[in-house]
Amino acid sequence: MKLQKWIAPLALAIILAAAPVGRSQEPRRIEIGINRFSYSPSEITLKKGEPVVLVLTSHDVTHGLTISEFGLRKDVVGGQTAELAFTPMRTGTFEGRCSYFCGPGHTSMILKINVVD
Ligand SMILES: [Cu+2]
Repeated sequence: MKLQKWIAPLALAIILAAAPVGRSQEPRRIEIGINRFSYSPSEITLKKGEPVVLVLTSHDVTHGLTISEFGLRKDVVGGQTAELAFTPMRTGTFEGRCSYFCGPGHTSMILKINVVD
C-alpha cells in the first residue's frame, strides 16, 4: 500500500529521465540579405537559449553586423556570405547595426532583434 503510492511517481520519473532532452540539434539558420542601406528582413525574432546562425549576404559593398549587447561583430565582403553564430541568453529587443562604413546611410542600417522566452 505504501509502496503503491510510490509506483506511479517513480515510473513517471524513470520515463522522464529516459526521454531525450530537448537539447537541440542543429542551430536555426536565418538568412539575412544586406544592401545599401538596409537588412532584409529588417526584424527577426529569436528564442532565448536557442542557438542560431545568421547567414549574412551582402549584395553590394562590404557591410557587417554588430550586436553590441552580445559583444558580436561580423563583417561581410561585398557579394559574399558570412555566418554569425550565437545563442541569445537575454530576452529583450536589441539593435544590430552595420559594422563597416558603407556610405551615407550607414548609420541608419538597423536589424531589430527580438529575443523571447
Ligand atoms: Cu555600413
